[in-house]
Amino acid sequence: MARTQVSSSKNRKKKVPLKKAPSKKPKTKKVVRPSGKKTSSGGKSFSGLSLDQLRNMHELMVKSRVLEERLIKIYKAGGAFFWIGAPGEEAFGVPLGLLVDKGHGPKHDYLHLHYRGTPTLVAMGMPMIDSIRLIMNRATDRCTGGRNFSNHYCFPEWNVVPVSSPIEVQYIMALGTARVQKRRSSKSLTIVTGGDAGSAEGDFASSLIWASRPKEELPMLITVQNNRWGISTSYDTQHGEANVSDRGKAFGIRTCVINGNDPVESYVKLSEEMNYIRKERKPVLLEAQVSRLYGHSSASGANLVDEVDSVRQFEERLLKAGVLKSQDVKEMWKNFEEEARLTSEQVKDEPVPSAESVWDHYYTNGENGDWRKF
Ligand SMILES: Cc1ncc(C[n+]2csc(CCOP(=O)(O)OP(=O)(O)O)c2C)c(N)n1
Ligand SMILES: [Mg+2]
Repeated sequence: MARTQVSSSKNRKKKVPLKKAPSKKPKTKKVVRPSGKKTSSGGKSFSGLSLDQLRNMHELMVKSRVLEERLIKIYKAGGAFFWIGAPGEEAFGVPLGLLVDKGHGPKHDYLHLHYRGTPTLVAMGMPMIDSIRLIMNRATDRCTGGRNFSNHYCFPEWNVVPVSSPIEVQYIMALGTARVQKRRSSKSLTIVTGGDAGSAEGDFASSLIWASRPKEELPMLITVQNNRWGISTSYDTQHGEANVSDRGKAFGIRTCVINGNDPVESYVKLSEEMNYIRKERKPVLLEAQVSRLYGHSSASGANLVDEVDSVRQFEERLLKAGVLKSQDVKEMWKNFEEEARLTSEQVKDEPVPSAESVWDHYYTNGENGDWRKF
């Protein structure tokens, strides 16, 4: 199976050409068995991922969790009007971010994320301060100038298009970038993410139809992060289909269901599916089963709920296997917590947007008003 290698250095994926796992005699690459023994390639538990990859994923998952928990604290202390985010989706979002071909323009991947994209962006290298400025509505917020709420990111330089509050519209908008990529690139793809409940909307069905037209198939990774809730409506009361991803089968779309609480499975499967899309220029509908660890949003209280905690679960696995040392892990949490706390203190003193700036970046008469100039 082909894989992308990840460097352990600061939140960055190193683009090493994909290597095949050795079929006979393994070379010196270290992988780890649960016993804690370091062995050559072939260890099953971590699917051949290197020590650096495992540690890097864990570090990014912790960073993302600490950041989200800080956002919740900011909201609860009255420092923000609203919180929504992604604690519980780190084991899916981080591997996704690591596998993105990051850059600007159709030769790189596009991301049409929903409001649970923090882990993906942390893995792509987003600093904590960007997220904190956004939730605190500061003029310094480079995504929206302090005009939108948490997790509504926008990073044009990384092809991260603005997150929309009306859910599911991203599945339609993503067709546009995928279509351009079909024409202009031989390897880049469009990623579109969303939730299970939102898949009931027509935009989702339209996306599947347009992504799969014969001979016009689009290079899209269409994901559904299934946490089995749409605010307070249970999945079990709404879905006749066993899996949301089954709906892709009617359109001849390749489908996949993964345990999105397992970062190793997520990484390996995402890597396989993304390689397929890059090569075949056809869509994949991938469903990741994930936890919703702090409920829907601040609207439902933002309190910890009793579901699988993928960060702690992965951490325990790595500790048990000897990949991590407990002292280092404690330090890591502490350092990220300190970073998040100090950053929120800094942002607190930054200005809020001025009243006049409400007219900035409007479509009509603004710099975005003429699509021919894009
Ligand atoms: C078009 C539209 N309809 C309804 C809403 C209100 N709303 C916000 S989030 C949400 C639930 C979405 O659930 P799901 O798609 O499963 O995503 P999750 O929040 O569980 O990740 C709803 C109904 C909205 N924002 N936009
Ligand atoms: Mg849901």
